[in-house]
Amino acid sequence: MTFKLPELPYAYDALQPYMSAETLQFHHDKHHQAYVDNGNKLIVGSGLEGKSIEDICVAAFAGKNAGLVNNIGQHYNHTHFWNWMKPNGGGKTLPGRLERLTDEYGGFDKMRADFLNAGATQFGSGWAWLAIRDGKLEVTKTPNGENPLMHGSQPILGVDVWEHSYYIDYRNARPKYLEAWFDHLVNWEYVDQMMG
Ligand code: MN3
Repeated sequence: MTFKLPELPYAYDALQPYMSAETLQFHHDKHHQAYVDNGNKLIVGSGLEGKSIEDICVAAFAGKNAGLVNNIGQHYNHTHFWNWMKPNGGGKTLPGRLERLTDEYGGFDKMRADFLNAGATQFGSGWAWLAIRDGKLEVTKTPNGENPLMHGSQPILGVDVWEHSYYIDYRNARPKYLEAWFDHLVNWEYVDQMMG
C-alpha cells in the first residue's frame, strides 16, 4: 500500500484570519507531501508494508526506526490535523462523552490551560495532545513526528507546534498561535470521532 496526501477538507483560505492560505499551501502541499513521499520510500524493506498506519507508528517506535517514526508519524499526525480544524471552530461546547471526560479531568478551563502549556513548553519541534489512556483524558506533548499511539494512548486532538505551522502568521509568537488555534479553529466533532 502506498500512502497518499489527503485533500484539505476546506479551501486554503477557509481558516483565515487564524491560519492563512499561504500557511496551508506550504504546510499541506509541501511539508505533508514530503512526509508522504519519504514515508513511502522508507517503508520499503522495513517489514511493515501493508500494515495500518496506526500499527506502523507503534512498530516503528518500538523498533527505533527514527525515519519511519518521523515520516509516517507525521503523515498520521497531519492527516488528522487538517480535520482537527474547521472554519468557525473552537468554543466551549463539547460533545457529551468528551464533556464528561473533561469534567473528570478538572474542567474545560484546566484542560485548555494544560493543553496550551504543553504546546508552549514543547522544546523545539513537536506536538501537544489530548489523548485517552485507560478511559481517562490526558494532556501530553511529543517531539518531532511522535504521537501518543507510540506511547500507549489514543490521540484525540493534536496541535502542530513545528514553526512551519505558525511562523508565517505569528512569527515566533507560539503561545498566540496556540490560543487562536484552540479558541477559533478546533473541530470538536472530529475530536469526538477520534474517541472511537
Ligand atoms: Mn506540520
